[in-house]
Amino acid sequence: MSTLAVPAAQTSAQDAELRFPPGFWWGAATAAYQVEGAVAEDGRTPSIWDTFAATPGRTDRGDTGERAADHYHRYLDDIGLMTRIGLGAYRFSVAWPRVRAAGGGINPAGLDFYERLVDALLAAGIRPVATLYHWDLPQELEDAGGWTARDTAGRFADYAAAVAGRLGDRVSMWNTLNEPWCSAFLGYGSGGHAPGRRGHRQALTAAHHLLLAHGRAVQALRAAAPRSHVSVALNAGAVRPVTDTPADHDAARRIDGLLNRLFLDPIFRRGYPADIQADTATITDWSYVRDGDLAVIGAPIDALGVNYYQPDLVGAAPAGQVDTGTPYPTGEDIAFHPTPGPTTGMGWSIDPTGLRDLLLRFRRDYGELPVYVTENGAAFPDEVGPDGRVADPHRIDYVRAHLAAAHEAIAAGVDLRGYFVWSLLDNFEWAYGYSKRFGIVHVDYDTQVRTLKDSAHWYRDVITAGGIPRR
Ligand code: IFM
Repeated sequence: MSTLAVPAAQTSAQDAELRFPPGFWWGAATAAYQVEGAVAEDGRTPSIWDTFAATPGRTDRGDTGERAADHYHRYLDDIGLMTRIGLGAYRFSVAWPRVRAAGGGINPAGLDFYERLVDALLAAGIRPVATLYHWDLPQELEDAGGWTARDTAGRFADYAAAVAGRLGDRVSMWNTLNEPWCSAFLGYGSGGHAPGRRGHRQALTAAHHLLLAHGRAVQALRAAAPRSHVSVALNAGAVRPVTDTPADHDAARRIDGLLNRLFLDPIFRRGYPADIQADTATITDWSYVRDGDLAVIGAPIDALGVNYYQPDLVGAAPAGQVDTGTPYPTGEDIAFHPTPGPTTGMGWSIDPTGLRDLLLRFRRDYGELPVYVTENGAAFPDEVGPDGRVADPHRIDYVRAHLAAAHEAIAAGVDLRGYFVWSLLDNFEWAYGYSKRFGIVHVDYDTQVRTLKDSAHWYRDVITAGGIPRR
């Protein structure tokens, strides 16, 4: 990977090499459990991630989100950092276990925190973009069945109504769910994420109930805050066959179906993909999909959020090779291949063409909806140097290349309205704990000292220029 010098001088709009449309939202994202800490304060109840992380062997080094980046206490300082970077939008998630009171009902102190956060963002001229579910299901609801229980979708709508009732007049855009594929297939399928349950039928059931929760939350948001701008953030991917053989093409069709179409089709076409229903008929009869559900799930939304990191290169597994740990229902006979080329600190391939292709594919298959890149970024093993600087040229290269790919999609007609780098802060990377650093701001977890990485300074120049500055 090449290195890149950080431009020292402020740039202006004239200096942009690739200019983005006026009004484009330049943002950064975080999620509650990954940054907030303060897990037992102001009436917050345990979530499935508290339980999962406290279970030996579930996270790297036994890391938990107990303290994380202490954003709950330091949010004002963090908004100060956002101002220094020049962010126009901040995507955060609301922690359901802060807002839901123990035993049910609403905990006003939980809503108070998000109201303080939103008001402080607005005072700083930064748009608040709120995600209602970024994986932190209240443990009490998991104990009642979690996402395999239909009732959880109803409880989610109650929670959405309470949050929208308090903040609906001030939040610029809502994401109902973040990456429901992960919640369903990692949480209930492979068990690599909380709540750590393993079973492909229950994963498909959870996926449907998450989609139903999305639909019911859309209703609740529209009722409580009629002018709400509503979206959902999906970890959709560009799925490519490793060779041109029919078997590898079929593997790509199946993974695309389970990763992308299983979520996009009900939301935008009011139906589940028939091929995926047929593929999974051996493990489920889909009887959890009830009359009327698809109309609820398919109610119009205002935008689509895309979280993109890497493409997937797949093929038929060699005879006799069975992936017993796959999160994909019926995907035991499918192999995932490394994409040739550079990778990030997660081992994920760096291929911005996947983002361009994905954005073009949405437009082709699902229509002219406004789209936001709600997450994109990379982990690298960053350190504060002796001069106090955090040099992260690979992250700058990654973001630059993905912005260029997004720009290509805009030039081809995609209505892309914003980009949120993942992440504002180094944070708790789920099962990887604190071993992976995605932030454009470095966090020293012992002292909680924040240091803007070179990528944060570079991103400030992007924002100032309204596009990618000349090198
Ligand atoms: O950290 C996660 C985030 O919570 C969801 N999207 C992917 C990121 C990187 O793994």
